[in-house]
Amino acid sequence: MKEAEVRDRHRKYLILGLALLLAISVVAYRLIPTPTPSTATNVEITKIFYDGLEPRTESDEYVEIKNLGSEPVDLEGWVIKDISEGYPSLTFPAYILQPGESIRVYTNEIHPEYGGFSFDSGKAVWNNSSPDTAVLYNAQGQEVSRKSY
Ligand SMILES: [Ca+2]
Ligand SMILES: [Ca+2]
Repeated sequence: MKEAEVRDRHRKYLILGLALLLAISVVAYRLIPTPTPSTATNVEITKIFYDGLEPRTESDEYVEIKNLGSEPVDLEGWVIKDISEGYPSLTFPAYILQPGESIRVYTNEIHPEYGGFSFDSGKAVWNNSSPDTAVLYNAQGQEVSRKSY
């Protein structure tokens, strides 16, 4: 075999090898799952009704939480808290919040149509004169949403 022929054959092997590598890369790329968009879970504090109509106790104050995502979310172990004073806080029991559904955590009232959640606080929770801040944490303790007014 001439030297030129040997070189030509080596070149063919090289091209073949590169083509094979490219094919493997394409297959591997397709096998890697694309990450699901994080918009699937999107739960937010949408409202704080801080100036209750009930005199003194303001038991009808509430903080509203809405599932703005496209997937149901189990709120078990999630926490809603007034971080301005560090209290009160409510740890949710197992509750499936459906897409588009809103729940309310009242200061000291039970409204089953909004999930029936209450801080059971004998005093007003949300300050009328200087704004408080509510924070929602998931079951892993990560902040999910924050709202002031
Ligand atoms: Ca208030
Ligand atoms: Ca407060």
